[in-house]
Amino acid sequence: MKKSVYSMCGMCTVRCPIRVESENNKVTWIEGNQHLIGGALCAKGSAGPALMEDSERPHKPLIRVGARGAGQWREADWEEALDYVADKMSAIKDKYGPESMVLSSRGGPWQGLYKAFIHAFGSPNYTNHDCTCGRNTHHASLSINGVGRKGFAYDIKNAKHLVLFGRDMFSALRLAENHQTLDMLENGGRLTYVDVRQTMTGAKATRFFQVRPGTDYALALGVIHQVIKKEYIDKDFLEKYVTGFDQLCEFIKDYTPAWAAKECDVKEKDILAFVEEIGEDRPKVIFHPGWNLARYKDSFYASRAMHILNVLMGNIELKGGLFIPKGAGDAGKKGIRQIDCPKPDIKRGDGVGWEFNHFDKGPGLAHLFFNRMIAEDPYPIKGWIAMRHDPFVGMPDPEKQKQAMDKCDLLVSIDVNYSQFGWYSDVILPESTYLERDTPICQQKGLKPRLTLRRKAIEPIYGTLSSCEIFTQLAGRLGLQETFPFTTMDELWNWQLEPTGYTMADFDEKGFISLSDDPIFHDRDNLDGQFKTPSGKIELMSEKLDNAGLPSLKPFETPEKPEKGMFRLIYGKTAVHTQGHTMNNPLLSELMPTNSLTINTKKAKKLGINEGDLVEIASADRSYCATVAAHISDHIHPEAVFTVHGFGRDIPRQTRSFLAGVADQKLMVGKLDDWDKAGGGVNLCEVFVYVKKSIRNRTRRVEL
Ligand SMILES: Nc1nc2c(c(=O)[nH]1)N[C@H]1C(S)=C(S)[C@@H](COP(=O)(O)OP(=O)(O)OC[C@H]3O[C@@H](n4cnc5c(=O)[nH]c(N)nc54)[C@H](O)[C@@H]3O)O[C@H]1N2
Ligand SMILES: Nc1nc2c(c(=O)[nH]1)N[C@H]1C(S)=C(S)[C@@H](COP(=O)(O)OP(=O)(O)OC[C@H]3O[C@@H](n4cnc5c(=O)[nH]c(N)nc54)[C@H](O)[C@@H]3O)O[C@H]1N2
Ligand code: SF4
Ligand SMILES: [Mo]
Repeated sequence: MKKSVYSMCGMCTVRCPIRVESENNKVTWIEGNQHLIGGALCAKGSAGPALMEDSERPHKPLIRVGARGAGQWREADWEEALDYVADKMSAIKDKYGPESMVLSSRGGPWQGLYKAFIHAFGSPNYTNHDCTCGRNTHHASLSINGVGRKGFAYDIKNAKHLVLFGRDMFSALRLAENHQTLDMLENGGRLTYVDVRQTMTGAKATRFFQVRPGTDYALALGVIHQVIKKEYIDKDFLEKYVTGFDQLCEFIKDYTPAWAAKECDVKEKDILAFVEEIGEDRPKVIFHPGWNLARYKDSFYASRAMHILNVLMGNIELKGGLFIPKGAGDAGKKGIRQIDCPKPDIKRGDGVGWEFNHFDKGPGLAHLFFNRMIAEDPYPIKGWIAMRHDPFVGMPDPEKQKQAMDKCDLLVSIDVNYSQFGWYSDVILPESTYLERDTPICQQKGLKPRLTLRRKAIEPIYGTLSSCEIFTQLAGRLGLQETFPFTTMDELWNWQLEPTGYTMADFDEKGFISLSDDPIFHDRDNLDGQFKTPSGKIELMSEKLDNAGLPSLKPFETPEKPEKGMFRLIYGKTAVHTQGHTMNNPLLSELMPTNSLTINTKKAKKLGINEGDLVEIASADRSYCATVAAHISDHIHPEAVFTVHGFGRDIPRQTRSFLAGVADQKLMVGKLDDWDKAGGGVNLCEVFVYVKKSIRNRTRRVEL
């Protein structure tokens, strides 16, 4: 039987809207939802069916039989596996208290479900991946605007100038944003790109700054100086909505473009020319505050500086600028119901909310658990469920993490693949892929808010369950039915939609329910109340930071230089893989089977390394070393070497990716403890590595 459903891609967290055709429970066609993004999908999105059919993903629940990490498993049916997990959780609760369980997930629109589960169990310890993703940019936005990273969206299509600092969007994709940027360029808009190396995005840019690693903040300060000097600012906006401008003017005096040029290894005249361009293009100039800009010691302040530039442009809540995403209420509609359970009133196990008060308490900071787990402070952590999260790949120094995880009686991985954490865990609960599962309805804010959901294109082809089914069934075993009062998805969907007046049939036509026909902008003359800061205004000087003993305007510190023989390790995404979880995909592993190491031409010459030579890359303590091919480039700063994140996997059942390439997170030894006290993010780019030509390069062939 032929079928067509609207759904959401699940090959990365961008969740592009899709339409999927199937026949006799086999996916035959997949494309972008024509009503929203045209038909196009990225390579990863097109490789979804290959994930689904993959013989090398777990097909049934697995219970460990050998030592942790030894790779000895037995298959179990769902009854046994869920009983096993529920019994262990109950035993942990009885002996150590419910707070001894941690649940980490990948965030996203369904995190409420996972959060509700762990809260209902009695633990406050829900956490997510974000300390190694957008935490610094999130906190930067909160400190200035009173709203988090997602509290602003960008009308790139109608902008005249988009400025990206290390937001390599044509590799680190977000399709709608990519389309908008191409439209902007076609309409004559300008794109300025800043990176330590040339990238897909830099190649499309109208202006490219190749900066010294770790100097974004300096460049932004130099630009702020010149923008204020030339009065390329929106005085009315500043007067009406912004506090702290005078302090900024005082602070910025010495940070001239000439100074910035020296710090950043760029030309002063280029900075001046750039400022003239934004002078012409304002207010439709968007400074993207970064996504994974969470990497250097001062990235929080760099992100703040980009927000400050937006504020100076006065680009908020206007066409071609930043806008506040609108929800159901703004469209005069009632919102949906969401599964929820209040957080138990117990101290978090990572110190957020009692030792550290200036961070968003929501997901806390995952990296802060590990030392505390080892020290059993403030209490023992005895169980960790990783739901669509692979801490051993997404967070640095997996060996140190293992020391903490070894304190646990229960490690559970809920994943569509074997994750590196899953391979070390006690139980793997395989989730159905996104093409085989339904999800709760979610609300997407934006200029035109909408309701959307993921619907299964086909029935699961192996013995897997959706996370919704897994958590509901676990909840049933743990006596938590009250939080999950439904047994079928239809029941849940109807309950969610009840207050809105819509029905499930309203999703049929386009795959989503639009809550507004026209884009909703707030009245720009009356933005009071939109900024959730203590004063209700945009605050360039933050009281919260002040109370935490942190500056709002931090003097720039020149980044460390690598020692002789060492390089700063820089990493990033590639357009054909997602994080660390598509490396074994049957199609994507063909497109890019391994990573390499990009080295500056002059540096390579000194080390006797030619294009394609094998090089050895070792962590600063030499505890991890890998051999990969070198890629030589004139377009990378000489202090840095670059590799694509996600490779270097060592799961024998994943034969396509087994031992392919280098694992950047394993080179980051000790980095769980190197984090930004103001932004909360882990300083993933404050990492130095040894690089030399490998002795494994063949010079001649001798076989006896
Ligand atoms: N194809 C694909 N797309 C994705 C993802 C994916 O895994 N694959 N992941 C998604 C997710 S979760 C995220 S968070 C986003 C991340 O989106 P981005 O933040 O855009 O992506 P990254 O690749 O992490 O960015 C790393 C870039 O920063 C540069 N860089 C390093 N040091 C400096 C510096 O000092 N200054 C400047 N200006 N640049 C520097 C690196 O060279 C690299 O180009 O991508 C999303 N999109
Ligand atoms: N060294 C280094 N560290 C990084 C980064 C880097 O570039 N370099 N990038 C950082 C960034 S931006 C991020 S966002 C994090 C990402 O870190 P994570 O959130 O851990 O990364 P993912 O690989 O997206 O997802 C984790 C797991 O989810 C599984 N998964 C995928 N789809 C599904 C599904 O539908 N259901 C279930 N249950 N599981 C699924 C994958 O198989 C994978 O094992 O890593 C961060 N850490
Ligand atoms: S960017 Fe690609 S992989 Fe990510 S959701 Fe969109 S189509 Fe899927
Ligand atoms: Mo991310």
